[in-house]
This record gives sequence, C-alpha cells and structure tokens, in this order.
Amino acid sequence: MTTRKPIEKVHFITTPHGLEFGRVDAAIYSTPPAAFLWLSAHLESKGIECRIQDAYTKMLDLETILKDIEDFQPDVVGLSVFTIVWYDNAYLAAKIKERFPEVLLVMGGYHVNHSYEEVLQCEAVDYCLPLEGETSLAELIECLNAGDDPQKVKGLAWRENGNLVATEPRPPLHDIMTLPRFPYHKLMDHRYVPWCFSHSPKDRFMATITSRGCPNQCVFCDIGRTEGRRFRHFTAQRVADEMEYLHTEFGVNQIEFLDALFTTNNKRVIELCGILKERGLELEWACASAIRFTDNQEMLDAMAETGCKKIFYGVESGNPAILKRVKKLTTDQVRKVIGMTKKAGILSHAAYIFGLPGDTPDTMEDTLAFAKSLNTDTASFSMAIPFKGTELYDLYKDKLISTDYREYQRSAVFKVDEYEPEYLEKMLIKAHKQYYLRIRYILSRLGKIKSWHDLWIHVRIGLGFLLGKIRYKMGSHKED
Ligand code: B12
Ligand code: SF4
Repeated sequence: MTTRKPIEKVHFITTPHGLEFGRVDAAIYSTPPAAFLWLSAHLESKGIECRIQDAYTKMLDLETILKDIEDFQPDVVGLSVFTIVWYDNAYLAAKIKERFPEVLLVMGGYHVNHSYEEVLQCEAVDYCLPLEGETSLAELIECLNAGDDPQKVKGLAWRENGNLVATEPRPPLHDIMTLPRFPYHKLMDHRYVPWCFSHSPKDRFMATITSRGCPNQCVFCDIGRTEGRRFRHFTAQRVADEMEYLHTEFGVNQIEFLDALFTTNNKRVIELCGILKERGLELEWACASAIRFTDNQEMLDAMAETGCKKIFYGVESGNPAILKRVKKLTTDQVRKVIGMTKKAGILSHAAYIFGLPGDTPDTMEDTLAFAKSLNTDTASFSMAIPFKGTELYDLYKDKLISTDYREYQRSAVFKVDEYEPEYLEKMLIKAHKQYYLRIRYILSRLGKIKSWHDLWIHVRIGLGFLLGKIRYKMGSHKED
C-alpha cells in the first residue's frame, strides 16, 4: 500500500443514500458535514489542500461524484461512515477505487469507531481512522510522505498481508482551541435548509460545532466512550467570532450549533450572549442540549435575547422508571425546563425513543401521553437502535434479530419478551400521527409558518418520514 507521489490533496465526500441500489434517495436532512470542517481546518493548517463535496445533501449521482474526483485529482479520498449507510459507503469506496486505483481511500466516523474490522473487509478501504481524526490523518499523511512506518501513528487500522493491524487508540484532542477557523467557504456552494428555523429563500443558514465530549451517559449513545466525558469547548469569544465571521463574510443569518450539549457550561453561554449583545449581531440560532444543563432562567433569557429560536432536548421517555433506568431526569424536571424555555420565548423540540430497556406497551403509552401533554413545538419519536459501542448494544446484543444495518432505522432489530418487534414500528407511526394531527397543534403551527417555502420544508420532512416507511413496506430497499 504505497503512494507514488507525495500526498498534497484530500477530497472529503459525504455519501448519498441508495447508491448501492443504483439510485440516489432524497436527502431527508440538509445539514453541513461538520466533521469535514474540523478535518479540513486541521489539514489545511499543515499545508494539505482539501475539498469537501457534500454529495449526500446535494443528492449527486455516482457519475457526478466520480467526475468531481477526476476534476480535483486528490491523493486521498475520505468518507465518513454512519452505521445505517455503511453499505452505500462500501459501494462508493469500491467504485472510487475501481476508477482511481492510485487514490488512498480512508474512512472515519461513528461506524468506523466500533467496527473497523468489518469496514476493513471492504477491499477498497486502505486505512480506517477510528475516533477523532484530525491529528491521526495529518500524521498518517506526514508519515507516508516521509516513507515512514504507519505503525508509529496512533489511531490507525489497516490490512497487511491479509491481517488486521491496529495501532494504539488516539486520545481525544486536548485543546480544541488550537484548531484554526473552519473553512466554511468550502460549503457555501450549497444553500442548506434548516429544520429548526422558520426559513425563507432570503435567509442563509449554516451549522457549526463548538465543543466535544459529553458528561452524560445515555445508554443509547457512544459519545462518552469515544469523545470522552470531559466537555472540551471553544471559548465564548471564539464562538462569537465564528458567528460574526459567518454573518459578515457570507451573509449567514441562521446558525445551528450541532454540539451534543451546547449549554453544558452555562457560564460560557451567558458570556457568549453578552458578547453577541455588545456586537449587536442580527442572527437567529438554535442548539441541542440536555434538560439538566438548561435549568437556568437567566441563561435562557439571555439566549432568547440574542436570537436563540429553538432548543432540541433529548427527553427520551415519559415514564419515570424508564427515565431513571436510562439515566435521565424526572418528568417534573423536564416539565420545569420546557416551561422555562417557553417562558424565555424559545421554541422547544423533544425527542423520544420507544424500546428503551424496560419499556413495555404501557410505558410507551406513558411516553406518548407525556409528549402530548408537554406539547413542545415539535417532537420526534424513534425506535431504540442498539448501535455498537453503546450500553444499549451490550444489553441487546443477544436479542438482535437482524444485523442488516439498512433495517436499523426502519424496523425494530431486537426482540424482547414484552412486545413483538413490529409493535415498535406501529407505535412510531401512531405517535407521529397522534402528535401532529391534533387540531390544537396544527393551528398553533400554521400561525408560525413564515412562507410557502417554509411550509414546503415541513411537508418535505413529513413526507421523507412517510416515504421511508412506505418504501420499506414495499421492500423496495432490497429490490434493485
Ligand atoms: C450533525 C449530525 C448529523 C447530520 C450530519 C451532517 C453530515 N453530513 O455530516 C445529519 C442531520 C445529516 C445527520 C443524519 C444522520 N445521523 Co446524525 N448526528 C449528527 C450529530 C448531532 C453530530 C455529528 C457531528 O458533526 N459531530 C462533530 C464532528 C466533528 O465529529 P464526528 O462526526 O465524530 O467526526 C470526527 C470523528 O468521528 C472523525 N471522522 C468522522 N468522519 C471522518 C472521516 C474521515 C475520512 C476521517 C479520517 C475521520 C473522520 O474525525 C472527526 C473529527 O475529529 C451526531 C451526534 C453528536 N452529537 O455527535 C449524530 C449522529 C452521528 N447521527 C447518527 C445517526 C444515526 C444519523 C442518521 C443515520 C439518522 C437517521 N436515522 O437518518 C442520519 C445519517 C445521515 C447520513 N449522513 O448518512 C448517530 C450515529 C450512530 C451510528 N453508529 O452511526 C449519532 C451519533 C447520533 C446518535 N447518538 O444516535 N446526523
Ligand atoms: S446527552 Fe446526547 S451526547 Fe450526551 S450521552 Fe446523551 S445522547 Fe449522547
């Protein structure tokens, strides 16, 4: 596995869904690939030229992606792998390697973190870079360019003479403030459409991320095990600078923070709001957080005052015993913080999961009833997915009925004594219908829609969910 010329250019590509069946499925989300911003920022500071092609959001077909690679002539192509779309990634990797055999193909991301042995069974993949990839990729390139031994680089896995070789895991980046400003200009060739804001074609949206790590330990999430439990973050000053840069340089007026828990450090958020107020920036922003880190009216008021429009909360269940079991707060604490958020004038989104450990048909009904009574501005219901690397996987690995990742978001992939797997699917459809088809809810939403464009976004997200279901029912994800 040697490269013939020095590595000077890296091409990062997001993978469209459906490629393995020779089609391109509509992208349900329109969110910029933050991982590639972080990776490119670091590599470019080392003199490596990077290109980001968000083929997933732009719904590019295979030929267009290959043509783009031909135009850029990279030495390395990097793909980021989510478990559910591993097969599309493997297909794309094989096609890239077939057309450009001299290109070094590297993969990172969530699926690679826990399943690089499986990923390396795909012959097209040269290197896997589990965990945080900035330093590992830069050091790998430096090492290969120097003709040195990759064994010296932490955080790598590859095949050598048919055997798997893995070096010591890469520890998390200690000081993320050392990263240069993100190269947002690489993503400005596409107009992203947010799910979290009322949006019209006059608005310009971009997402960014300002921290790593999460002190929580939710059973269905691996972040504590991969990014670590220590919250590492940009200073308030740096966050304000990034926002101002996006605004003045690119006319961005809507920003979503993709951080797992944006408000973990209340002091940082209050300080950020102070700076935004001082600078008088006309911006709307949104973020995700946990109930436990948002119980602060002063902070919520400051957030609202400086343009925070929506907070995404992972509520997960409406049943007290399940909440305790999955290490979440009580329903009273949830009600209190959602009330405080409403009082501040910020919209709230609550995400719920059916099929958590201990869930029964009764506790799931509790969740649905709680969701309706909480009546957040938007809500989403999903099925528990035992992704590798999570505590949920450890609990359910002997109960798995399918290891086909394509099924992971469409049907229950485990069987427990309390209900049949199909029950979860039915519950999901019932919950979305019962939540969104309430007259009270529809009337309240209609009042908040800003334009036809905005209405279309709502319809598209709803259709995306329903079409995904229908396609699955008809088995068309398996046909072509
Ligand atoms: C933003 C986000 C999205 C965006 C992604 C935008 C994009 N195109 O990248 C959108 C909304 C589109 C999205 C969709 C989905 N998401 Co999502 N998403 C997230 C979220 C909130 C943040 C991810 C992020 O940007 N992190 C910041 C970056 C800097 O970190 P990172 O991605 O880990 O990248 C670092 C390393 O992993 C590594 N790395 C990553 N990629 C690569 C590639 C190379 C070549 C290298 C060398 C290194 C490398 O280096 C990076 C820098 O250190 C996470 C939860 C979280 N808080 O992390 C969930 C999360 C990643 N999503 C998840 C899921 C399940 C999905 C969906 C499958 C949901 C669905 N049911 O449809 C889809 C899949 C979409 C797709 N692209 O195929 C799961 C992944 C679980 C898994 N095992 O795969 C997560 C962890 C949430 C969860 N806890 O369940 N998601
Ligand atoms: S709060 Fe979010 S990022 Fe943290 S462990 Fe729970 S799901 Fe994962």
